Amino acid sequence: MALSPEEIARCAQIVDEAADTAELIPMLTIERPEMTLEEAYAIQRASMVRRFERGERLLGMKMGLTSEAKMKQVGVHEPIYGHLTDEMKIEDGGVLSRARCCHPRSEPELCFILARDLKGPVTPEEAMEAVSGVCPALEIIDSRYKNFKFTLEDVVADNASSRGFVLGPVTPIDGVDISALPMKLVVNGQTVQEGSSAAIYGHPAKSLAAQANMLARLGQHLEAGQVVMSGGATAAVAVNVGDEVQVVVEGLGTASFRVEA
Ligand code: OOG
Ligand code: MG
Repeated sequence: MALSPEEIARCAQIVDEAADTAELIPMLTIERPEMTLEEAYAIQRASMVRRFERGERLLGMKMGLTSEAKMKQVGVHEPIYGHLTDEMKIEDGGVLSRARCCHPRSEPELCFILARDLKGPVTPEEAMEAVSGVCPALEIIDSRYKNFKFTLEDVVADNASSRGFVLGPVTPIDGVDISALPMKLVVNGQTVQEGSSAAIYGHPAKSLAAQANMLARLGQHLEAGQVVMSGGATAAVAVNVGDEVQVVVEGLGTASFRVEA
């Protein structure tokens, strides 16, 4: 480890305060070019501990950069993960407060609901055995870095840009083939992105397995009742005050939020 424990804690404070106050920061790696991926995840975890100490609860995890469209959009070509807390959850049809964001974007996703603990290493098929249901979902990402520009290590330290998530109605997993569901992102009635669940890691189950397997390397696992966002199927789109944002997944339904000041 090149960064000292004090420096990890300092970086966690920087990203946590930036997210809390919605103030943009320079990339952490500008001053710390030696930061490793392991250290970036250590910063992410330390920033979550700060949230838990303020009373936030962990609801699940999010995979990111699992589709070509997303990797291309941000120029980082490796899947990553982040944590989801109750503070980030927006009810279906609810409100995103623009004042709490730096430069929010939204993206269409599928989200898994876990009925059982899920411990890696697992194959995608094994991972799906822990799943009870799947729902259409929207993620709101809001990188705390200037110009939404970052390296792999920076975005990992910044909890994979997560700001919020919205979950639609849950469909039991047994009743649905999620391999290639048409998905679209609709803003103010206009389709702004279109794709397929097949774009998510080739199959969303692979994203779930990757999440379990990355946690397993740290001796951690997913727990029954947690949710796992599988990653954006398309590029993300900037959202503004007054926007009505909706995801439509064929066969699963819709979820939405609106942006207020
Ligand atoms: C990083 C987070 C990526 C996804 O679904 O691909 C992500 C970013 O784009 O800022 O959440
Ligand atoms: Mg996402």
